[in-house]
Amino acid sequence: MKELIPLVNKLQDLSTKIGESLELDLPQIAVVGGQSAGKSSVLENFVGWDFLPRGTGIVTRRPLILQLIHKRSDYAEFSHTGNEKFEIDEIRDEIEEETRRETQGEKGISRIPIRLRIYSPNVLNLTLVDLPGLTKVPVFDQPKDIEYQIRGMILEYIRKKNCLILAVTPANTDLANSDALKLAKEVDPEGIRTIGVLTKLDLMDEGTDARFILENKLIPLKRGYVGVVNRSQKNIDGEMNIKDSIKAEKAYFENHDVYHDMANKLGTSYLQCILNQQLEIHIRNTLPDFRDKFLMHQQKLHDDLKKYRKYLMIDESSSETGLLMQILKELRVEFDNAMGNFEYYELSKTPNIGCKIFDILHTKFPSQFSRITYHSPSRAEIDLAIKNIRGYKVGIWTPDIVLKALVKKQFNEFKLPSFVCVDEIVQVLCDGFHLYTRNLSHFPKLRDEVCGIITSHIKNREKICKEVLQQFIDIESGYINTNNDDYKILLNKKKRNSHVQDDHDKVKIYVDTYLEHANKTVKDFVPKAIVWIIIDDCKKFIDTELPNSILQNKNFLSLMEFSQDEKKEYDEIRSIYEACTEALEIIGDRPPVVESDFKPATQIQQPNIATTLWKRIMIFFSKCFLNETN
Ligand SMILES: Nc1nc2c(ncn2[C@@H]2O[C@H](COP(=O)(O)OP(=O)(O)OP(=O)(O)O)[C@@H](O)[C@H]2O)c(=O)[nH]1
Ligand SMILES: [Mg+2]
Repeated sequence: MKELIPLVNKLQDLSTKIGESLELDLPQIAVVGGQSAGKSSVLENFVGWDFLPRGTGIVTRRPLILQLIHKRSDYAEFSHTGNEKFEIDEIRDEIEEETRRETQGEKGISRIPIRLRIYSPNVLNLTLVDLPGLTKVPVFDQPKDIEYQIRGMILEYIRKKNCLILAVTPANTDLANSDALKLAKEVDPEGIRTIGVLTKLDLMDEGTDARFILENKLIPLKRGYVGVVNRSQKNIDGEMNIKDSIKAEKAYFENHDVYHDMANKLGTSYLQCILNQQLEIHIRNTLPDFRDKFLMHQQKLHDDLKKYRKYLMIDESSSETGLLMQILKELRVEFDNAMGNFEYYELSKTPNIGCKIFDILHTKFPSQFSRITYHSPSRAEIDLAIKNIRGYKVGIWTPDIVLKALVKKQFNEFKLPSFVCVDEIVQVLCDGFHLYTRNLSHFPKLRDEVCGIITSHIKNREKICKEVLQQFIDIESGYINTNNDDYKILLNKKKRNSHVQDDHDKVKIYVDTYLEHANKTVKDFVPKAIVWIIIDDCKKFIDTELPNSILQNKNFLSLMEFSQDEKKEYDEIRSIYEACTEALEIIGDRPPVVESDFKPATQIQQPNIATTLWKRIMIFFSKCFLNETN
């Protein structure tokens, strides 16, 4: 387990950093065998702590479900004692106490398990089950059916498909009578998840040995047998610790006449190694799912980082000027897209700037313009105007000057809706630029500067535009062109449709028609002026004047400083990305095992159908190739 812990710990740490939970769901390991076979001793040696009750007679009388949980701190908890925390050396006493609480007399058993959780940084998330040993004859006040009760209890645990069975048989008994093997065969007839463990090799009669069994020749098991020598009762009474016990076991095998040449395949360390292999196979089979998860996560992080990287000038050849040009180019592209771009059309839920501008120029403005109410001159006003112009002179024709005087008065009405239109366009543009400079959020100072420059430029253009519109209105009103073809057509149409009686009626038609004609001219001109003076100019401005004015700023380098908040964010994303990459490297080194779980560690691998087929195809092609070259 020791070798796997760093790997799983590392992956677990990385996954916490990445924010993806790594539930490895490792198999359970249960020990089965006859009474006093050495089950608890085997389990204890596997974990490497002294914590289980061991001894002669019936010792384990309730199932013990031991959950090892990987955590930074070291402590133990029983489910029957709530949040109370236990040290490792207090566990054995509590198990004995709790066994007594639920069982009757000194030898009674109970199927109610004791649940123990051990938290440690040095364990894998794994569940181990210590079970009472099988007995045949009831002793003291044990029930008559004790054998069946214990059998049922054991089967309950080892029946589960994810349970790895350590079938413990003492070497000083006949293997053919092994209760452990018999029970294991019942639930795992193919022996996929059963490992034979032969204990008490040291207690065999002099002149006898278990070599034949250990070589898997007597009763073959798919996964074979591992022989161990645990602490004897004398060792336990003498308080020999696990380390010394494992050392003694190693020396025992290495110096043994019969076992010394197979010592590396015997003992607690070898059993640990085999269980590790099983766990690693299981972990490796679980990892591909995590690889997929990590890969997706890594891709997303990679995209996020890419957005930052181009602004961070990580590349040595990049310069602030180059970066600025790139940023402004992006701003221009954003602006173009926002104004309507047939090439890069992206579905959006809200109308873009171009759409808003169109709405103002072609819906709002014309409707406001059409609503201009002219003050149509009254009969008295017209009469007075005619009289004032003629003065004391007598005349037959009404002079044009009357018409011009009356029309001119009305031209002021054109100004307000035209200026409102300009204001609205300016507002949309300023808001839009504010929005489209969000790409500059990496450079807060630059963003403020760009926004400031663009806004003041737009305001400047607004002023120019209004002046031009004012001039246009003045020009229109300054020279009343009654010789205009459109006007004449309109006038004739009106004349035909109305009944003119005197000079007054005539002047009224001339005035109204001219105002209608002028309205059309101004309405047509205003959008053209706005587009030319403000909107189109903005594009040119971003391309030429904007970069120049930023480059000439004496604080240019400070403008190009990357946002500290964003830098922090970038560093965080990068560290998660690196964690992801590391996790993927670890997983990548451990490809999944294609065959089923619980595969014997010592079994020679048979090629699967796919491999065989592939080899045959390769042989076929190489033969073809050889034939051709010959
Ligand atoms: N000499 C020797 N004694 C052993 C060995 N394994 C276990 N024992 C002793 O056998 C006795 C039973 O050991 P346990 O580990 O309690 O056996 P168990 O199978 O858990 O017993 P129950 O829980 O009662 O079924 C103890 O006195 C151990 O010291 C061994 O390999 N060699
Ligand atoms: Mg026991």
